[in-house]
Amino acid sequence: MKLAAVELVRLQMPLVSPFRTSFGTQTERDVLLVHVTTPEAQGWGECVAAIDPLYSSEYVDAAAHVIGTWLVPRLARVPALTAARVGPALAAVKGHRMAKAAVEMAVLDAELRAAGTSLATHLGGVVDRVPSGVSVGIMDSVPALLDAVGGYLDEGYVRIKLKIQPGWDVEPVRAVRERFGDVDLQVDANTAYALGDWQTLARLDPFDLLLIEQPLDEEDVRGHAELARRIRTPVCLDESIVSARAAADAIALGACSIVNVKPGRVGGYLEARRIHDVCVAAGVPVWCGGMIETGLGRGANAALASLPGFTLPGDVSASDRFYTEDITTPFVLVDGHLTVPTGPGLGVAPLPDVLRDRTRSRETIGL
Ligand code: NPG
Repeated sequence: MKLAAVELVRLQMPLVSPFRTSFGTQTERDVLLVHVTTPEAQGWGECVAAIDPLYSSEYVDAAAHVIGTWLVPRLARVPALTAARVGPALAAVKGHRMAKAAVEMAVLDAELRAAGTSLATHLGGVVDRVPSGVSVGIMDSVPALLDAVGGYLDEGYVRIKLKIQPGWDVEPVRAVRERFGDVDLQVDANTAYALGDWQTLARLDPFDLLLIEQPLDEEDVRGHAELARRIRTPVCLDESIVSARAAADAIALGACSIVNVKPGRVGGYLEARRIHDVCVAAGVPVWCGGMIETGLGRGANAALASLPGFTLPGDVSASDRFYTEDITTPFVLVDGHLTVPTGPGLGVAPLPDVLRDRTRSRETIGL
Protein backbone atom coordinates (compact mmCIF):
# COMPACT_ATOMS: atom_id res chain seq x y z
CA MET A 1 0.00 0.00 0.00
CA LYS A 2 1.00 3.59 -0.48
CA LEU A 3 -0.37 6.46 1.55
CA ALA A 4 -2.32 8.79 -0.72
CA ALA A 5 -3.67 11.05 2.04
CA VAL A 6 -3.62 11.34 5.82
CA GLU A 7 -6.05 13.48 7.75
CA LEU A 8 -6.26 14.20 11.47
CA VAL A 9 -9.80 14.69 12.76
CA ARG A 10 -10.47 16.08 16.24
CA LEU A 11 -13.82 15.37 17.88
CA GLN A 12 -15.51 16.76 20.96
CA MET A 13 -17.17 13.90 22.82
CA PRO A 14 -18.96 14.78 26.08
CA LEU A 15 -19.20 11.93 28.63
CA VAL A 16 -22.59 10.88 30.01
CA SER A 17 -21.31 11.66 33.52
CA PRO A 18 -18.02 12.87 35.01
CA PHE A 19 -15.47 10.05 35.34
CA ARG A 20 -13.34 10.60 38.46
CA THR A 21 -10.03 8.80 39.02
CA SER A 22 -7.02 9.40 41.24
CA PHE A 23 -5.47 11.43 38.40
CA GLY A 24 -8.41 13.75 37.77
CA THR A 25 -12.00 14.05 36.59
CA GLN A 26 -12.86 13.73 32.92
CA THR A 27 -16.07 15.28 31.60
CA GLU A 28 -15.35 15.00 27.90
CA ARG A 29 -12.85 13.47 25.51
CA ASP A 30 -10.95 15.37 22.86
CA VAL A 31 -10.74 12.44 20.44
CA LEU A 32 -8.02 12.39 17.80
CA LEU A 33 -8.74 10.20 14.77
CA VAL A 34 -6.28 9.35 12.02
CA HIS A 35 -7.86 8.79 8.60
CA VAL A 36 -5.65 7.25 5.92
CA THR A 37 -6.44 6.86 2.26
CA THR A 38 -4.58 4.40 0.06
CA PRO A 39 -5.36 3.34 -3.51
CA GLU A 40 -6.81 0.08 -2.18
CA ALA A 41 -8.84 1.19 0.86
CA GLN A 42 -9.34 3.76 3.62
CA GLY A 43 -8.63 3.21 7.29
CA TRP A 44 -9.38 4.80 10.66
CA GLY A 45 -7.25 4.91 13.80
CA GLU A 46 -8.15 6.32 17.21
CA CYS A 47 -5.62 7.88 19.56
CA VAL A 48 -6.24 7.18 23.25
CA ALA A 49 -4.20 10.12 24.57
CA ALA A 50 -6.16 12.26 27.01
CA ILE A 51 -6.48 16.04 27.10
CA ASP A 52 -3.81 16.27 29.82
CA PRO A 53 -0.58 14.35 30.59
CA LEU A 54 -1.91 12.99 33.91
CA TYR A 55 -2.42 9.29 33.13
CA SER A 56 0.71 9.10 30.99
CA SER A 57 3.24 11.57 29.62
CA GLU A 58 1.34 11.67 26.34
CA TYR A 59 -1.54 14.04 25.66
CA VAL A 60 -3.66 14.68 22.63
CA ASP A 61 -2.16 17.97 21.34
CA ALA A 62 1.31 16.42 21.54
CA ALA A 63 0.11 13.27 19.78
CA ALA A 64 -1.38 15.30 16.91
CA HIS A 65 1.87 17.24 16.63
CA VAL A 66 4.15 14.20 16.62
CA ILE A 67 1.94 12.35 14.12
CA GLY A 68 1.96 15.25 11.69
CA THR A 69 5.59 16.26 12.13
CA TRP A 70 7.47 13.03 12.77
CA LEU A 71 5.41 9.90 12.11
CA VAL A 72 3.49 10.43 8.87
CA PRO A 73 6.51 11.81 6.93
CA ARG A 74 8.42 8.62 7.79
CA LEU A 75 5.55 6.38 6.77
CA ALA A 76 5.14 8.23 3.49
CA ARG A 77 8.65 7.01 2.57
CA VAL A 78 7.99 3.30 3.28
CA PRO A 79 7.64 1.29 0.07
CA ALA A 80 4.82 -1.30 0.13
CA LEU A 81 3.51 -0.07 3.47
CA THR A 82 1.82 -2.64 5.71
CA ALA A 83 0.77 -2.40 9.36
CA ALA A 84 3.63 -4.74 10.29
CA ARG A 85 6.08 -2.23 8.78
CA VAL A 86 4.72 0.73 10.76
CA GLY A 87 6.45 -0.14 14.06
CA PRO A 88 9.92 -0.67 12.53
CA ALA A 89 9.55 2.44 10.37
CA LEU A 90 8.74 4.57 13.44
CA ALA A 91 11.17 2.92 15.88
CA ALA A 92 13.72 5.73 15.59
CA VAL A 93 11.17 8.12 17.13
CA LYS A 94 11.38 7.52 20.87
CA GLY A 95 8.23 6.89 22.90
CA HIS A 96 4.93 8.43 21.73
CA ARG A 97 3.31 5.01 21.74
CA MET A 98 -0.25 6.37 21.79
CA ALA A 99 0.46 8.42 18.67
CA LYS A 100 2.15 5.46 16.96
CA ALA A 101 -0.74 3.17 17.89
CA ALA A 102 -3.28 5.47 16.23
CA VAL A 103 -1.30 5.56 13.01
CA GLU A 104 -0.71 1.79 12.97
CA MET A 105 -4.43 1.18 13.64
CA ALA A 106 -5.42 3.27 10.61
CA VAL A 107 -2.96 1.45 8.34
CA LEU A 108 -4.10 -1.91 9.73
CA ASP A 109 -7.75 -1.03 9.10
CA ALA A 110 -7.00 -0.07 5.48
CA GLU A 111 -4.85 -3.16 4.90
CA LEU A 112 -7.45 -5.55 6.31
CA ARG A 113 -10.31 -3.85 4.45
CA ALA A 114 -8.38 -4.28 1.21
CA ALA A 115 -7.81 -7.95 2.06
CA GLY A 116 -11.41 -8.53 3.24
CA THR A 117 -10.18 -9.82 6.63
CA SER A 118 -11.53 -8.83 10.04
CA LEU A 119 -9.22 -7.58 12.79
CA ALA A 120 -10.27 -10.44 15.08
CA THR A 121 -9.37 -13.03 12.45
CA HIS A 122 -6.06 -11.29 11.74
CA LEU A 123 -5.11 -11.18 15.43
CA GLY A 124 -6.16 -14.78 16.12
CA GLY A 125 -9.49 -14.33 17.89
CA VAL A 126 -11.30 -17.50 18.90
CA VAL A 127 -14.71 -16.32 20.17
CA ASP A 128 -17.47 -14.20 18.64
CA ARG A 129 -18.44 -12.32 21.80
CA VAL A 130 -16.48 -11.10 24.82
CA PRO A 131 -17.55 -10.65 28.46
CA SER A 132 -17.97 -7.03 29.43
CA GLY A 133 -16.68 -5.43 32.61
CA VAL A 134 -17.30 -1.85 33.69
CA SER A 135 -15.01 0.68 35.35
CA VAL A 136 -16.69 2.75 38.09
CA GLY A 137 -15.18 6.10 39.02
CA ILE A 138 -14.59 7.57 42.47
CA MET A 139 -17.87 8.95 43.88
CA ASP A 140 -18.81 11.61 46.39
CA SER A 141 -20.30 9.06 48.77
CA VAL A 142 -20.67 5.32 49.34
CA PRO A 143 -24.48 5.41 48.71
CA ALA A 144 -23.84 7.08 45.33
CA LEU A 145 -21.32 4.35 44.52
CA LEU A 146 -23.74 1.59 45.49
CA ASP A 147 -26.41 3.14 43.23
CA ALA A 148 -23.99 3.26 40.31
CA VAL A 149 -22.75 -0.31 40.81
CA GLY A 150 -26.33 -1.59 41.21
CA GLY A 151 -27.30 0.09 37.94
CA TYR A 152 -24.40 -1.52 36.04
CA LEU A 153 -25.18 -4.96 37.48
CA ASP A 154 -28.81 -4.53 36.43
CA GLU A 155 -27.59 -3.76 32.91
CA GLY A 156 -25.75 -7.09 32.94
CA TYR A 157 -22.07 -6.18 33.36
CA VAL A 158 -20.26 -9.31 34.50
CA ARG A 159 -17.44 -7.65 36.42
CA ILE A 160 -17.06 -4.42 38.39
CA LYS A 161 -13.85 -2.41 38.65
CA LEU A 162 -13.71 0.29 41.31
CA LYS A 163 -11.32 3.19 41.03
CA ILE A 164 -9.53 3.69 44.35
CA GLN A 165 -7.18 6.20 45.95
CA PRO A 166 -5.98 6.83 49.51
CA GLY A 167 -9.09 7.57 51.58
CA TRP A 168 -11.40 5.84 49.07
CA ASP A 169 -10.40 2.18 49.19
CA VAL A 170 -11.32 -0.22 52.01
CA GLU A 171 -14.74 1.28 52.85
CA PRO A 172 -16.15 1.43 49.31
CA VAL A 173 -14.86 -2.09 48.60
CA ARG A 174 -16.40 -3.40 51.81
CA ALA A 175 -19.71 -1.69 51.02
CA VAL A 176 -19.88 -3.14 47.49
CA ARG A 177 -19.03 -6.63 48.77
CA GLU A 178 -21.64 -6.42 51.52
CA ARG A 179 -24.37 -5.17 49.20
CA PHE A 180 -23.68 -7.24 46.08
CA GLY A 181 -22.18 -10.48 47.44
CA ASP A 182 -19.73 -12.46 45.37
CA VAL A 183 -19.87 -10.36 42.19
CA ASP A 184 -16.53 -10.36 40.29
CA LEU A 185 -14.80 -7.31 41.73
CA GLN A 186 -11.41 -5.63 41.21
CA VAL A 187 -9.81 -2.27 41.99
CA ASP A 188 -7.64 0.18 40.06
CA ALA A 189 -5.34 2.63 41.86
CA ASN A 190 -3.72 4.31 38.84
CA THR A 191 -0.37 4.63 40.74
CA ALA A 192 -1.92 6.46 43.72
CA TYR A 193 -0.06 4.52 46.48
CA ALA A 194 3.51 4.02 47.69
CA LEU A 195 5.01 0.79 48.95
CA GLY A 196 4.80 2.25 52.46
CA ASP A 197 0.99 2.02 52.14
CA TRP A 198 1.15 -1.78 51.92
CA GLN A 199 -0.70 -2.29 55.20
CA THR A 200 -3.69 -0.30 53.91
CA LEU A 201 -3.67 -2.35 50.72
CA ALA A 202 -3.43 -5.57 52.75
CA ARG A 203 -6.75 -4.59 54.33
CA LEU A 204 -8.33 -5.33 50.93
CA ASP A 205 -7.22 -8.98 51.22
CA PRO A 206 -10.39 -10.27 52.94
CA PHE A 207 -12.60 -9.09 50.05
CA ASP A 208 -11.43 -11.69 47.52
CA LEU A 209 -10.75 -9.20 44.76
CA LEU A 210 -9.81 -10.55 41.33
CA LEU A 211 -6.87 -8.16 41.33
CA ILE A 212 -5.49 -4.76 42.30
CA GLU A 213 -4.37 -2.77 39.29
CA GLN A 214 -1.27 -0.56 39.26
CA PRO A 215 -1.09 0.42 42.93
CA LEU A 216 2.39 2.02 42.66
CA ASP A 217 4.27 4.36 40.33
CA GLU A 218 4.64 3.13 36.77
CA GLU A 219 8.43 2.93 37.07
CA ASP A 220 8.33 1.12 40.41
CA VAL A 221 8.42 -2.43 39.08
CA ARG A 222 10.54 -3.70 41.97
CA GLY A 223 8.15 -2.07 44.44
CA HIS A 224 5.27 -4.00 42.87
CA ALA A 225 7.24 -7.22 43.26
CA GLU A 226 7.76 -6.45 46.95
CA LEU A 227 4.09 -5.50 47.40
CA ALA A 228 2.99 -8.72 45.66
CA ARG A 229 4.86 -10.66 48.37
CA ARG A 230 3.09 -8.73 51.15
CA ILE A 231 -0.56 -8.81 50.04
CA ARG A 232 -2.84 -11.64 48.98
CA THR A 233 -4.78 -9.78 46.27
CA PRO A 234 -3.12 -10.53 42.89
CA VAL A 235 -1.18 -7.55 41.53
CA CYS A 236 -1.99 -6.53 37.93
CA LEU A 237 0.04 -3.96 36.01
CA ASP A 238 -1.33 -1.39 33.57
CA GLU A 239 0.74 1.81 33.25
CA SER A 240 4.04 -0.10 33.74
CA ILE A 241 3.38 -2.40 30.77
CA VAL A 242 4.46 -0.31 27.80
CA SER A 243 5.71 -3.19 25.62
CA ALA A 244 6.09 -6.95 25.37
CA ARG A 245 9.59 -6.54 26.82
CA ALA A 246 8.25 -4.63 29.82
CA ALA A 247 5.66 -7.37 30.34
CA ALA A 248 8.31 -10.10 30.20
CA ASP A 249 10.52 -8.19 32.68
CA ALA A 250 7.66 -7.49 35.11
CA ILE A 251 6.61 -11.13 35.08
CA ALA A 252 10.19 -12.34 35.55
CA LEU A 253 10.61 -9.99 38.54
CA GLY A 254 7.37 -11.22 40.15
CA ALA A 255 5.87 -7.71 39.90
CA CYS A 256 2.52 -8.94 38.56
CA SER A 257 0.56 -12.13 38.12
CA ILE A 258 -2.02 -10.56 35.74
CA VAL A 259 -1.57 -8.01 32.92
CA ASN A 260 -3.93 -5.33 31.59
CA VAL A 261 -3.27 -4.97 27.85
CA LYS A 262 -4.16 -1.60 26.35
CA PRO A 263 -3.35 -1.41 22.65
CA GLY A 264 -3.25 2.37 22.67
CA ARG A 265 -0.74 2.49 25.52
CA VAL A 266 1.69 -0.06 24.06
CA GLY A 267 2.03 1.24 20.50
CA GLY A 268 -0.76 -0.67 18.80
CA TYR A 269 -2.69 -3.89 18.31
CA LEU A 270 0.32 -5.80 16.97
CA GLU A 271 2.41 -5.11 20.10
CA ALA A 272 -0.70 -5.85 22.19
CA ARG A 273 -0.83 -9.29 20.57
CA ARG A 274 2.87 -9.82 21.37
CA ILE A 275 2.14 -8.97 25.02
CA HIS A 276 -0.70 -11.48 24.94
CA ASP A 277 1.70 -14.10 23.56
CA VAL A 278 4.38 -13.37 26.20
CA CYS A 279 1.79 -13.66 28.96
CA VAL A 280 0.26 -16.86 27.60
CA ALA A 281 3.75 -18.41 27.42
CA ALA A 282 4.30 -17.42 31.07
CA GLY A 283 0.89 -18.64 32.22
CA VAL A 284 -0.17 -15.08 33.12
CA PRO A 285 -3.85 -14.18 32.45
CA VAL A 286 -4.51 -10.96 30.51
CA TRP A 287 -7.52 -8.71 30.07
CA CYS A 288 -8.20 -5.82 27.75
CA GLY A 289 -8.18 -2.35 29.28
CA GLY A 290 -10.19 0.59 28.01
CA MET A 291 -9.38 4.26 27.50
CA ILE A 292 -12.93 5.57 26.96
CA GLU A 293 -12.64 4.81 23.26
CA THR A 294 -15.33 5.59 20.73
CA GLY A 295 -16.83 2.67 18.82
CA LEU A 296 -13.71 2.53 16.64
CA GLY A 297 -11.35 1.63 19.47
CA ARG A 298 -14.07 -0.22 21.37
CA GLY A 299 -14.71 -2.58 18.45
CA ALA A 300 -10.98 -3.14 17.95
CA ASN A 301 -10.58 -3.85 21.68
CA ALA A 302 -13.38 -6.42 21.48
CA ALA A 303 -11.46 -8.07 18.61
CA LEU A 304 -8.28 -8.19 20.70
CA ALA A 305 -10.18 -9.50 23.72
CA SER A 306 -11.35 -12.45 21.59
CA LEU A 307 -7.83 -13.97 21.71
CA PRO A 308 -7.50 -17.09 23.88
CA GLY A 309 -5.27 -15.59 26.61
CA PHE A 310 -7.91 -12.98 27.52
CA THR A 311 -9.39 -15.10 30.28
CA LEU A 312 -10.63 -12.21 32.45
CA PRO A 313 -13.43 -9.76 31.48
CA GLY A 314 -12.06 -6.50 30.08
CA ASP A 315 -13.02 -2.84 30.38
CA VAL A 316 -14.85 -3.40 27.10
CA SER A 317 -18.15 -1.83 28.02
CA ALA A 318 -21.09 -0.77 25.87
CA SER A 319 -21.01 2.58 24.04
CA ASP A 320 -23.62 4.07 26.39
CA ARG A 321 -21.33 3.59 29.43
CA PHE A 322 -19.58 6.78 28.33
CA TYR A 323 -21.42 8.26 25.35
CA THR A 324 -25.02 9.23 24.64
CA GLU A 325 -24.20 9.05 20.95
CA ASP A 326 -21.23 7.04 19.69
CA ILE A 327 -19.59 7.86 16.36
CA THR A 328 -20.13 4.29 15.08
CA THR A 329 -23.13 2.02 15.29
CA PRO A 330 -23.24 1.67 19.07
CA PHE A 331 -21.90 -1.38 20.86
CA VAL A 332 -24.60 -2.82 23.10
CA LEU A 333 -24.55 -5.26 25.95
CA VAL A 334 -26.19 -8.61 25.18
CA ASP A 335 -26.30 -10.93 28.14
CA GLY A 336 -23.24 -9.20 29.61
CA HIS A 337 -21.23 -9.51 26.41
CA LEU A 338 -20.18 -7.40 23.40
CA THR A 339 -20.25 -8.89 19.92
CA VAL A 340 -16.87 -9.00 18.17
CA PRO A 341 -17.09 -7.19 14.81
CA THR A 342 -16.77 -9.55 11.83
CA GLY A 343 -16.58 -7.14 8.88
CA PRO A 344 -13.32 -6.36 7.08
CA GLY A 345 -10.80 -4.25 9.01
CA LEU A 346 -12.21 -2.78 12.21
CA GLY A 347 -15.66 -3.84 11.00
CA VAL A 348 -17.01 -0.44 12.03
CA ALA A 349 -16.56 3.09 10.66
CA PRO A 350 -17.68 6.55 11.71
CA LEU A 351 -21.28 7.42 10.84
CA PRO A 352 -20.89 10.48 8.54
CA ASP A 353 -23.59 12.60 10.23
CA VAL A 354 -22.34 12.02 13.75
CA LEU A 355 -18.74 12.53 12.65
CA ARG A 356 -19.67 15.88 11.11
CA ASP A 357 -21.60 17.01 14.19
CA ARG A 358 -18.78 16.10 16.58
CA THR A 359 -15.86 17.41 14.54
CA ARG A 360 -13.88 20.25 16.12
CA SER A 361 -11.18 20.44 13.46
CA ARG A 362 -9.68 18.60 10.49
CA GLU A 363 -6.12 18.85 9.27
CA THR A 364 -4.61 17.31 6.17
CA ILE A 365 -1.00 16.19 6.62
CA GLY A 366 1.23 16.99 3.65
CA LEU A 367 2.92 13.86 2.26
O1 NPG B 1 -13.96 1.37 30.06
O2 NPG B 1 -12.94 2.57 28.57
C1 NPG B 1 -13.17 2.26 29.75
C2 NPG B 1 -12.44 3.00 30.85
C3 NPG B 1 -11.71 2.08 31.75
O3 NPG B 1 -11.02 2.94 33.84
C4 NPG B 1 -10.79 2.85 32.67
N1 NPG B 1 -9.74 3.42 32.08
O4 NPG B 1 -6.93 3.88 34.16
O5 NPG B 1 -7.64 2.20 33.05
C5 NPG B 1 -7.72 3.38 33.36
C6 NPG B 1 -8.82 4.24 32.79
C7 NPG B 1 -8.40 5.36 31.88
C8 NPG B 1 -9.33 6.02 31.14
C9 NPG B 1 -7.10 5.76 31.77
C10 NPG B 1 -8.98 7.05 30.30
C11 NPG B 1 -6.75 6.80 30.93
C12 NPG B 1 -7.71 7.45 30.18
